[in-house]
Amino acid sequence: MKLLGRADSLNVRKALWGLAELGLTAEREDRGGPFGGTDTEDYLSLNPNGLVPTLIDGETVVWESNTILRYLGERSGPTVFSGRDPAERAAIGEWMDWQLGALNPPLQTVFIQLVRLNEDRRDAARTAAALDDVHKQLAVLGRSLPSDGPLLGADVTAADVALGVMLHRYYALVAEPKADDRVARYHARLAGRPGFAAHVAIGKP
Ligand SMILES: N[C@@H](CCC(=O)N[C@@H](CS)C(=O)NCC(=O)O)C(=O)O
Repeated sequence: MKLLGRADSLNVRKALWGLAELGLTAEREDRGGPFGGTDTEDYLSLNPNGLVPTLIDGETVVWESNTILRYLGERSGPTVFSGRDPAERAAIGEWMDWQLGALNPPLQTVFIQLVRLNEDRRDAARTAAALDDVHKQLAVLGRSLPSDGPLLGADVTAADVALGVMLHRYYALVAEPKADDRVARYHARLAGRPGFAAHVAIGKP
């Protein structure tokens, strides 16, 4: 398999961690950010968004990092990682959709404000409102987590990978985290995975 995307993109990190959890490997090629190469006709024919990551597996091309995770989990038969039956797949899918639709948008705003924009272009009120929303969303996660142990009973699923990269970003960005203890323990548990250490916690939010 080939994974197109720069190693410091959070969504590429997500795919790399997923590969590691499943014991799979893919040859990674830099695309995006300073490497460019995402606005060519060739790349757009693989991923019409011109974003990273893109996974190529023989004749199969997959974009959207959460779909890449599900694809990797299902590629060699049903796995705990992506769910073995409709009920497990639904439980995993709920959190993956929630990551993309509810948690990522406000966290992305905080990231852009604090990391991407120069200080003179930052909007403190916008950052505060987005952070408030992040905390509302993390409260949803907090009350859904067991007091200790995995989110869905399994060691690691695609949902943990999707949520884990978000928690990495949150704890890396926010000087005084206000997420509840269950969320902090969940983050610590995921941060102990070798794939997280190798691909996600690379010194960038
Ligand atoms: N929903 C998409 C988002 C992909 C995305 O926004 N990728 C960013 C990097 S994390 C990107 O391609 N940015 C432009 C670039 O790196 O050139 C996914 O999860 O794969």
